[in-house]
Amino acid sequence: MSRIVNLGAAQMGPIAPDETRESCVKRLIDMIKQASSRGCQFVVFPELALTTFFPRYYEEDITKMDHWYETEMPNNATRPLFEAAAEAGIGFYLGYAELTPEGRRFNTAILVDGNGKINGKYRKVHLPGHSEYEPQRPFQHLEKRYFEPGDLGFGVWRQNESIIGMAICNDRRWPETYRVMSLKGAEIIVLGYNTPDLNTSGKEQNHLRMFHNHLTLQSNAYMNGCWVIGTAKAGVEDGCMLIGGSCIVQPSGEIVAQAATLEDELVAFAADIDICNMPKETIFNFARHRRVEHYTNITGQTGAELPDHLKL
Ligand code: ING
Repeated sequence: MSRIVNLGAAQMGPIAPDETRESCVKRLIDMIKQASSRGCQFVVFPELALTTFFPRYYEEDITKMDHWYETEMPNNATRPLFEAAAEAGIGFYLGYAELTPEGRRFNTAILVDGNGKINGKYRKVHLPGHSEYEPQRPFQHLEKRYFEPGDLGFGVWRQNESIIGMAICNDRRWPETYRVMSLKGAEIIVLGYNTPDLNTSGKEQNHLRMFHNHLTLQSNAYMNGCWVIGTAKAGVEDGCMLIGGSCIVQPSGEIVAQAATLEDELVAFAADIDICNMPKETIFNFARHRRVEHYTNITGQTGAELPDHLKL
């Protein structure tokens, strides 16, 4: 008997700097209602789904950025989302900025089950961009200033009859992200993203942005025999264009559902989770085919190093 899970990618359009948490939560609840009417059981929201992408702003004193972070989850602003999702029996992934009681800052995502309970937490490992102001940039990308690298590793959780792993945005560009989770048995890997493009005309400045977005999601779905869902925050936020292209990718690497707009848009697909089994038991049967004795460089070093005999 196949495990059919109705998956949804709930793309958000832009969030203005002055948009309230309550307004964002209302948009998310609207998409939960759409998801319910379309029979979805699990929905993926974007990275930093409660605020504008604030790492585009430079602030000398990072404590002046505290208002962009959540100090507890759920909280008064987000509890209605948890309640609406639980009422519909829908699980979800939600990205947000986390400020811990100890004052540590993470780009975080949570996995919430169909009863509104937090089942898992992930903190973004791969932080792109820079930590100091760089005047030559049209937009700053200060994730290394406002977040610490995640300290929870790449976890997987049992939910919606599947094994689900989480990542966030830039993590999708690193194959290690997917491989670690698929070595732990992940069948569905979900992530939100905010990917700036420099054009603000609503058309992409750089066609490679979308090509690389889908290439990373599709190739890693294929090489790990997993379903992959990537959900964008899209459109022009405070003059900065964010690409859309939210999609659901099946283990063959093919996109089976994709957003067509740069707005709030739900894409959905009835996924047969058991189609993961064939690749995981054949071409990507890790136990049968991997040769870890030859992979030591991957965890033994950080940057690239020429072998001594090739050094000039
Ligand atoms: N954003 C971008 C991402 O990895 C980026 C950073 C943009 C990297 C363009 C490379 C090219 O999609 C986040 N939030 O990680």
